[in-house]
Amino acid sequence: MTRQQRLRVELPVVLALGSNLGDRESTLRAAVHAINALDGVTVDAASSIVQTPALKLAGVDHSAPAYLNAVVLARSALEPHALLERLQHIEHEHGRVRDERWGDRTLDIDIVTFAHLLVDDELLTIPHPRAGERAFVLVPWLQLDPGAVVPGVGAAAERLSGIENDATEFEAEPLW
Ligand code: PH2
Ligand code: MG
Ligand code: MG
Repeated sequence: MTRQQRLRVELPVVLALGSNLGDRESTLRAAVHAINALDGVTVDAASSIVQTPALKLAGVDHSAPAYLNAVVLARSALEPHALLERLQHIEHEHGRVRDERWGDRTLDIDIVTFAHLLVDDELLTIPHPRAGERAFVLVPWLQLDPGAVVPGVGAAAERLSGIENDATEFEAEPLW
């Protein structure tokens, strides 16, 4: 009898997606499917799409193209850095170029939380250090999980009540 040798443990992850260049909606849609197609990653749910003004290093920039943002709940059997590497590959396939910090981009996929793991090295910080300050992360995340908590930071709903909510609903077919 052949037995499977490996326990396949999956941990829940929260991913934040954003796009403000190109066909933003198609890109987000393709990205969710590409995430689910990764070996070791399964998408469980996706939020609706919200539209948000571009946040730049100097503050909100209404002259820059607006973002479409969404949050995806998934399970990962890949460890955090392996997941990051695959997500960056998906960004790259969608024409992501990295030049200006917080510059306009076709696709950004950030790991917001990875179970209750805390990671902080030169490549990766989990939980995402600014997630609790961003309506473009909190609003779609709370849709999927009203009890969402940023580990070490607090309840997402409470964080959102302390910041300006500049996210508006974007009419689109469900992403997932
Ligand atoms: N992502 C950034 C910088 N600014 N602004 C919005 N509205 N949405 C984003 O996803 C976003 C941003 C860096 O990743
Ligand atoms: Mg980002
Ligand atoms: Mg990123």
